[in-house]
Amino acid sequence: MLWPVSFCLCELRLALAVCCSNSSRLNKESDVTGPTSEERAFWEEHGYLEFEQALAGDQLQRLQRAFKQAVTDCKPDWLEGIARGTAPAAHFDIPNPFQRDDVFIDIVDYPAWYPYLMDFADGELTILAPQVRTLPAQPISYVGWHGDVPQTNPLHMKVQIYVEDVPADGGAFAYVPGSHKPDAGPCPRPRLLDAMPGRKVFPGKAGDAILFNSYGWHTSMINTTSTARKSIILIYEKWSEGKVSPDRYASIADRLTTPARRRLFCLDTMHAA
Ligand SMILES: O=C(O)CCC(=O)C(=O)O
Ligand SMILES: [Fe+2]
Repeated sequence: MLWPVSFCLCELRLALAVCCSNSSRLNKESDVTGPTSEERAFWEEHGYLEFEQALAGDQLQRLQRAFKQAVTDCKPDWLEGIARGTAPAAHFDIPNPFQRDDVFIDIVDYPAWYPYLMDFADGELTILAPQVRTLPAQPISYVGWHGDVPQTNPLHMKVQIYVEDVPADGGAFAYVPGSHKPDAGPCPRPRLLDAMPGRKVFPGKAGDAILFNSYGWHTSMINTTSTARKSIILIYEKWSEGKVSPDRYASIADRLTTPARRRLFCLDTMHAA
């Protein structure tokens, strides 16, 4: 009999939502089907959601292996770029990650966060870019407090996935909850990152992910450890006409085989003619 099973799942989910209603931390079991009404309300109020251990086990190891391999392959060119003055020293992004390993494609519509992004984008989601990013341990942050886009931009969202553990003093991502709202005003720019009023710092474990509304103010805190921060930032936007050309991801079309993926990567138009 089907309904008692689904009833039980609903009950379980409701219990989880209620017991977690003061927190944004989601667990693996409760995050595969999109936001509950409590989670949606949290997102709207605070502008972020945390996905604890969203990637674990084999999936996490697959991502860690691909990340490590990509860094090994690309680091010599990066160092040469620094020496020539053509690459920044403060952070390092793997070039063309989608072409390097399928795992970087698979995380774009990964079930732990994809249903949330789809929901918040009213079913019209596009991926703008992946950033497979290393932050060397260094005494300054590569970026100050900022919002990424103005409120006039279509809804812009990012998922930051920690590939290795990131302690609070390891260059952790930080966000000012509520700063994504239209009445937030201009982003303050305190000289010291720690001086930002209302900031929330996100230490995390490998496999944790943070979804944030990029209108909101955020930064990477200083990494005072001796270990580089390794994370991936996926950049999404609510679809708008002409934003992503249909050939942007043509080179990986053989791996974008479902209609949903073809729309997400803008190979197909969002609306049928
Ligand atoms: O590296 C970070 O944690 C901050 C990233 C950032 O500013 C962004 O992804 O827009
Ligand atoms: Fe940013």
